[in-house]
Amino acid sequence: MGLFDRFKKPAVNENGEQVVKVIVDGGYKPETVHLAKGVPAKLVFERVSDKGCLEVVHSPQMGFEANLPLNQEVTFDVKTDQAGEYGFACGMDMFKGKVVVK
Ligand SMILES: [Cu+2]
Repeated sequence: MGLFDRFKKPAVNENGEQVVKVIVDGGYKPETVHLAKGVPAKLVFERVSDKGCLEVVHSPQMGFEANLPLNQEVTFDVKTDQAGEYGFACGMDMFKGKVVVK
């Protein structure tokens, strides 16, 4: 892993938001999402297969819970005002991912 990989930040769109897509396909891809602190952010989930038990995604820490209909994007706003790690998981907490804000 090179120096630049470690500090890689997601692209910022024309509204100044970090938008990161998580593909749900028998797990979360990527499992770890990196966000820059202090920049508004959106997490976009799209479930593309029936593998696993991933119909629901929730995050008590980030304050969202929703069903993920197949092949539809579901978007959540993510607060980035505090550095830290914030988990998300399937409805039964079997599959996990996390957002790292720094
Ligand atoms: Cu599950």
